[in-house]
Amino acid sequence: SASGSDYEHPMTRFSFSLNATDGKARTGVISTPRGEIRTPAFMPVGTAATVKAMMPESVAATGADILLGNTYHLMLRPTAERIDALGGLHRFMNWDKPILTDSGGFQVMSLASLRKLTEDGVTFKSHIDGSKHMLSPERSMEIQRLLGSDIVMCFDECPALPADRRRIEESMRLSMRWAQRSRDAFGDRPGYALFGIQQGGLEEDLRAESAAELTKIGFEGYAIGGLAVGEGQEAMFGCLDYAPDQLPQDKPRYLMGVGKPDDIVGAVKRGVDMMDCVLPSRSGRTGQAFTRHGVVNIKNARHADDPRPLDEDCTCPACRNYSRAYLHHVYRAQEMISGMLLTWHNLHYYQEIMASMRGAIAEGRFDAWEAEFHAGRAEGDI
Ligand code: PRF
Ligand code: ZN
Repeated sequence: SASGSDYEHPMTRFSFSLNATDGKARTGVISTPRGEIRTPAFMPVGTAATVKAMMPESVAATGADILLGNTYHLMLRPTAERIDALGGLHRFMNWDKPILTDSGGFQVMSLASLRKLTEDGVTFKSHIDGSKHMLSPERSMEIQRLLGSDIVMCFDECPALPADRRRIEESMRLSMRWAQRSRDAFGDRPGYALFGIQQGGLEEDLRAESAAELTKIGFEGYAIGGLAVGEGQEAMFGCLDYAPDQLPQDKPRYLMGVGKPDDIVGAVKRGVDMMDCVLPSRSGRTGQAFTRHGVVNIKNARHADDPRPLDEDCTCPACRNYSRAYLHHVYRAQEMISGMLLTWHNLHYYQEIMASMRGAIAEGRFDAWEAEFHAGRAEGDI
């Protein structure tokens, strides 16, 4: 590309090193030319070239090492070609740390209309203006290259659950053919990484077949796709009891689109290194705060006169400088600062969980850490 190419000859290649394991839980570091990603890592979602309601420097201040961006949204608006001409996604959104981009297929299935799926790829109509578009493994690789994404995801298909085994099997095999085409189209790009995506629903043998196919092709990292699509936590954990073990030990494992704090802890316990989810940022804008004691719904009238902070132990700006009464007021008044403060708190809390898990794994006390995490947490709202 003519622009966005600050790293044509990177001194740092893409690499992953494990520092410690505790049971199946792992801690390590992914090194990239844009900086290091401490694992287990939580990636805030920056779908439309912004983590909604947050300045990029604030996102970094919460402890995030990497953001997630979306091929689907950015190809429609403002387009990958425009972002490339403006110097790439990092410069465009003023985020100089690593960016991982999802490949688009999953978002087409949940957001676009008039979708048509063939061996070649998918055609669809934009959810923004109804215009017609196409995505294929080759086009997705091109868009993610134009964006300047550091970690590129294979183009895959993710069936909604429940689905019958036949459908899961056909879809997984299509995704594996697309994984090979993604690998071929990505080419050799030192300093950048391509991650494969395991599919296969809740079928252990299909997950194993998918993992074997991906490993044979060879990727810099491996994602677990097709989970958190309506199966529930128990079924997801059942799958995570074997799925990470089917993937290479020496490469990062990324669980896509997960989740609530207890989902994340359960995934790390089972050998997952990276996760992303809209939950902390989206919930922040809808008045839900995650705390060590449980979920706080700030819109609830019982906060109206409460001078206490959201969480007395939290060091984020929302908790250090404002009362629950203030947060309740600005939420009710639909003031912009409401989404800003609650998003900051939620992202800060998620990153605290990650940092705390990394420390516990490094010191071999993950089980005790997990017991303490679950103790004193309410199931419902607090
Ligand atoms: N594939 C891709 N993106 C995803 C998923 C997937 O299976 C999921 C499933 N939770 C979230 N995002 N490409
Ligand atoms: Zn806080």
